[in-house]
Amino acid sequence: MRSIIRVALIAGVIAFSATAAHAADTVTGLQPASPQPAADQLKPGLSVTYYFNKFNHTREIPEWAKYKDGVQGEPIAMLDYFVGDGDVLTSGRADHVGADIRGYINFPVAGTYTIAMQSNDGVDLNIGGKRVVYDPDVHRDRYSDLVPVVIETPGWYPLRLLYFEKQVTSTVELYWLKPGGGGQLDFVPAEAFGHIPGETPQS
Ligand SMILES: [Ca+2]
Repeated sequence: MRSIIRVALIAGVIAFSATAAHAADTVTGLQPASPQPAADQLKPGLSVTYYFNKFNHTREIPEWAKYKDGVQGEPIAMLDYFVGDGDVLTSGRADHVGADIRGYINFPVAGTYTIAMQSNDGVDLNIGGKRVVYDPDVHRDRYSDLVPVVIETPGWYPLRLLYFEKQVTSTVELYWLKPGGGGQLDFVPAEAFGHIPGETPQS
């Protein structure tokens, strides 16, 4: 069932790619992690801190975090959550969840990647100090623009994703098309994510 849904969604992204009107401005100047995280420090997936509140905009998550401690969740293996009214990510809750997701993403080769998200509700994705995807308020499932992202140096880049689910259905998916890839976006795979337990990388 899930694979059928996934095919349909990827088909939707491909449909977007056929229309230049949905292409976003190219994002450049991303800074790789310096120093690069050591392989023996990195654990799979992304770290996540949850904040339980009825958010309406991603900017409210760090504001809320100034006054209320979050709850550390189980790491997120990859961003392929299309769960309807089920639990939000690894939070164990279905509604009123904010997530501050951090870690590293590995770009294996230099070149221009195409990055896109589907979200419900808001997302604010920053990589290597640059905002890549920004759809920050309450909405039903929808795709971002296709964002061309120039990577000059292969390797690990700090990633921060602010995400919240207000109520009912939730979705958070991250897609890419690698340089020279053939027309089809796919989920960013689990091996492209890592985190160092206890560390808060800045991006
Ligand atoms: Ca929702």
